[in-house]
This record gives sequence, C-alpha cells and structure tokens, in this order.
Amino acid sequence: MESKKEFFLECYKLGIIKFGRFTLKSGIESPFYVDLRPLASDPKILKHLANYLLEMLPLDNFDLICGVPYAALPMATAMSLESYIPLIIKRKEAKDYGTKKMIEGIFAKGQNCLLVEDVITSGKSLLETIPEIENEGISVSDIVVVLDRQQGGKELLESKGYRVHTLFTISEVCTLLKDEGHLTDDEVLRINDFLKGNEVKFEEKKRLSYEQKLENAEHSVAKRLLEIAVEKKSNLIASADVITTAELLDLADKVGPHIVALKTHIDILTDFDPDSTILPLKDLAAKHNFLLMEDRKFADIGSTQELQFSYGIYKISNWADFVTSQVIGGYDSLDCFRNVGVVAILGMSSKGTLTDAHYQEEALKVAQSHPNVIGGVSQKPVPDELLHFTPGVNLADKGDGKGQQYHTPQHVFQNLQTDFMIVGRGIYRADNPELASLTYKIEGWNAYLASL
Ligand code: BMP
Repeated sequence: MESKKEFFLECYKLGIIKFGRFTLKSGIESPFYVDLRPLASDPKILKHLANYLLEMLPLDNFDLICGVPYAALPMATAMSLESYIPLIIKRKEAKDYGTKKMIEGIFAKGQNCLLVEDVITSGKSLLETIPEIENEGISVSDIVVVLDRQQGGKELLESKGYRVHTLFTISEVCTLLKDEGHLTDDEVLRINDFLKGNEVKFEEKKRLSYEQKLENAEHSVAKRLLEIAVEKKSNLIASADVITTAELLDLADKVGPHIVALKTHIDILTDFDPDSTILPLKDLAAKHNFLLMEDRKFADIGSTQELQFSYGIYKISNWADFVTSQVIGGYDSLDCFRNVGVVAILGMSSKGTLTDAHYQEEALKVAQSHPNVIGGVSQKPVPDELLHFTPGVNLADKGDGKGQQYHTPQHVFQNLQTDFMIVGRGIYRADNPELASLTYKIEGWNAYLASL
C-alpha cells in the first residue's frame, strides 16, 4: 500500500473535505466540511481504507464488527471482508413490525464488538449508539474512527472507558493539504482558531461587478446583457404584462432607453400577430438596445418544450433572446433551447411558493451544469457564475393582494445580491411609465453601486 499521506491525498480527490464557510447542524459556522461517504464510491480506496483501519487494531479482541449508520456501513463491511470478523448491522430505528430488533445479524451475548465510525466530532452520537448495542448483551471496548474533527469527541469517549483509534486528525490533514498547496496559511490559521473553540470571522463575500461577471461569462446572451448593463448603467428589466400590441409597443418605446431587457408574457396579448407585434418589437429592441426576454416558464418534457418553443402561433425561438424555464423537467429538458439563453426558475417571489430550500438546491444543480442556462430567477443569492434575476420589486407597494411579495431595489441588490431587477406594475401602471423606468433605473444602479 502507498504511504498514509499518499492514501489521504487519493481520498481527498474524491471531495471528502471542503473548505470555505459552512453552517453546521448546530448553527455554528465552520471553515471546513467533512463528508466521507464518497469513499465508498471507489472500491480500491475503500479496500485500502479497511486495511489501514484494521492495521491499527488489536484484532484478536473482536468477535463482531458494526458500523454506525450510514456513512460507516460500507467501511465496516469492507473491514469484515478483509478480516473475516463477522458483521452486524445496527438499525437507525427499530422495525415497527415483526421482531422490533435494533441489531441485525448473528451474534451471541457476551461477544465483543468493534464499532466503526466515519467522523467523530463531539462524540455525542456515538454515546447514543453504544448503549443500543450494549443493551443486546454485546460489549463495546474499541471504536475506530476515520477522521477526528478534534472537537472533544475522542476525549469524551475515552473518559467513559472506551479506546478510540483514529486514522486521521483534522490538524494532521490540514498540515498535509497546506504542504501540498491545497490550503493557504490563512485558512489553516482559521481552522486552528475554530478547533480551539473560537468563533471564526469570515470575510463578507463581495458581490461581483458587471465587469467582473463579463470576464467570466461564456454564453453570448449573458455577455450581451452585461455589456448593455455597463453601457446604459442600468440593471432594469421592465416586465410588459400588457394585453394589446399597441400597449406593448408604446411601453417598449418609452422605457426602451432605460432598460437592459423587456420581459414579455407573449401569450397574454389579445391581438398577437407575428408581423404587427414581433417585427416592430424587434425594431424597438434594436433602436433602444435592449434584449427580449420571454417569460414563458416552460415546464414540460424536452420534446413538448421544443414544440412550444418553436411552433404554435408565437414561434418564440424566432425572436426571443432569452426565455425562462422551470427546471422541473430535468437537465435534458433544457437541451431544446439552442441559440437562446435560459433563465432557470429557482425560487419564486409569490407567497407560499412550493420552491422550497430542497427544490432550490436541486434546481440550482441543473442550472449550474447546463450550458444553455445563463442565470436564475431567485429570491436569494445565487453562485457567481450565474446571472441573478429578481422579480417582486416595487418602490410603492408591499404586495398585490394576489400573493406577489415586493421588495425595494436596495433590498434586492444589497441583501440578495441580484444582478437584474424585474419591475412590472411599478412601471407599466405608473402615470408616466417613461419617468418611472428612469426612476427605477437610477434607484437600481445606485443600489448596485452601494452593494459593491
Ligand atoms: P410585477 O412587478 O407587476 O409584480 O410583475 C412581476 C413579473 O415578474 C410578472 O410578469 C411575473 O410573471 C414575473 N415573476 C414574478 O413576479 N415572480 C417570480 O417568481 C417569477 C416571475 O417571472
């Protein structure tokens, strides 16, 4: 086997430790996050790990091996296969039917069991697990742990008389990663501070400017939007939720000079006609230099979306620069939006929206990985590589009585770190939409500058 150091670096490549800013279950902010589950995805590493753990132990002492669910289960299984010590499985909850057993497998009272754990932090979860095994008449003398986070767990268990064997400690791992250039001195200092029990100060993450986003942007539509923002000093998208072509074109002409994009719901027009609606709209977009964003919120399988995008009377693919899409149809459902940018709906502005934290996390993964996606509609910060669009902005109102929830430009730029605010009724319902769009443009730009 390679050296322990080389072995750790192999494990590290699987993404088992991340450094940055993480909120732990307890609410404490931690400068690192450990998840050893990926180790089971590489059979060679898992086998080596089992052997490293076994090497540290007085194997003759043990009649049984048991992993603490779930992360340590494959580790305990691999150790059992390598050592021929029989495995037992501890359930997380007793079965509510049949035998109500907590421990599965063949064992006898009086046998001694080696307990396997992936990570030890405070030791509290081990102290809950051990009695459940001991209640079956099995004794526990030793615990073997892959990584000790050095937050008192080992000491706590040793004070109760258990022997705790740890393969790696977090300090040892940090030194190793620093030597290999994966961690800076500052990060190591912060981690050491955290391990000493001090509250760690994280630098407030700065939002990126449009120029910085432009440097990183890959999609041509994202680039054009950012270029227009810089040129016009505007981050305003006007939502033209009007129902006649005349109103749409009138609004587009009035607000055009102040916006980066005009957002349409083309299917609410009562008199849509490709020639008299779309051709003049495209002319106005060219005249005032803004993009067309069709807020179709596609939400179907890829094949149907493809038809909705290119056929029917609206033929959105012929004229929209970018479209909104739910990502509920999954990654492949976005493939059909070739040549346009997609703004993924990650979280909605309306009260009681079903886009909860879990949905947003999963939707974000799709958005971040799909090359057609330029950004997301969201009511919370999104990763830097995506453009962030936020509707629900109004200077006068808090809501519309129909579920819409409004915030100010200050809030969305400062707290949500949005890139583009979307304003509908605040502009098209104003007595003077042109003036209103200018006011929102200035408010939005100042709020953006203040948030930098
Ligand atoms: P208004 O500013 O009048 O509330 O309009 C908001 C616009 O943004 C509407 O066109 C709406 O469809 C859209 N929108 C939203 O309000 N919340 C979302 O989460 C997503 C949206 O696209």
